[in-house]
Amino acid sequence: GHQGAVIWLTGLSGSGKSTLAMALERELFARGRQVYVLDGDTLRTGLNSDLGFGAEARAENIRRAAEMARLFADAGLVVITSLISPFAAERAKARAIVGANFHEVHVKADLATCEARDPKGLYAKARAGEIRNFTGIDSPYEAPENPDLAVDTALRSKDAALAELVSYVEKAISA
Ligand code: GGZ
Repeated sequence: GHQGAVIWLTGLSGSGKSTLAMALERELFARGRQVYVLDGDTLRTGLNSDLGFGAEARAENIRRAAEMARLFADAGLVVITSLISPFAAERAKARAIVGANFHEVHVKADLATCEARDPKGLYAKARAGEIRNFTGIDSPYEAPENPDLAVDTALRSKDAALAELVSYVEKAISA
């Protein structure tokens, strides 16, 4: 049977993580894989509804997502996680929890691009002081220094970014 894996997407709000996660899910499903998307925004409505956006809460958010991803991967699924996961130390812990089948993917778009997209109007609210601790505004994003893959969504089209991601993942999970 197929081996499980965790494709860990990290990037700013509005960088395109969720869009890429859903598109990748569709592609892998079409190739006969069992896939599951763990989206930070969705988890925060259920399992992680007790968590806010302080550093400690984000760390716990990442830890729970990593433990869940590991369980699904153990069951043979390809898990795609879509969380900002802004802290390098917490991403390293996630990798340690999951083990060898962990793949860190930086969904890369500069702050100005993400802020211009502002699909949910959250950057505007953060600028207005209506949301505190917003990543990129008044809470840090530590970009990965050595990601397994970096996908640029500011310079590349969505289709090109997806193609790059699919190609990486296909190789990674068939190795
Ligand atoms: C960052 C926030 C915040 C703050 C609400 N900072 O782009 P979205 O809207 O749909 O997804 C973001 C989501 C971030 O949750 P994560 O679980 O991915 O974050 S972390 O990994 O850092 O724990 C954003 C929305 O929640 N959101 N307030 N203050 N993003």
